[in-house]
Amino acid sequence: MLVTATENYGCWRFDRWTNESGQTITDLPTLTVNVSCQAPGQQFIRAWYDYEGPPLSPADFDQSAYVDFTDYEALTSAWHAIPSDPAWDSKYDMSATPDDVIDMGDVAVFADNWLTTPQ
Ligand SMILES: [Ca+2]
Ligand SMILES: [Ca+2]
Repeated sequence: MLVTATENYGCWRFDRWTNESGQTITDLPTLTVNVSCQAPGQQFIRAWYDYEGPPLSPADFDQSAYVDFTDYEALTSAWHAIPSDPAWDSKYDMSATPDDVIDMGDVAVFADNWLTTPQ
């Protein structure tokens, strides 16, 4: 997500999502992006967003409301991982019956969710 805003802190609400060509891809979900600093003059800036909308896809690992290559990269980073591996995360074990390994069963579920947004 690319956000362009003035150099002020505050809150921006996004109700319309577009692709790179500017075409609307969905009216939902709504994200509220918040930016704040601890005190005037400090360099620490905190930004976060609040999601308001239907449930996200289980394949939307970064919770961007869109299943894309970023999520695919995350899945491949755990390829063939098992629970004892540092790369393991149970969120990637998406097969109908979780089997404690990230493999083609999980890729198949990911493919079913490819390019989806919450409905
Ligand atoms: Ca995503
Ligand atoms: Ca699996």
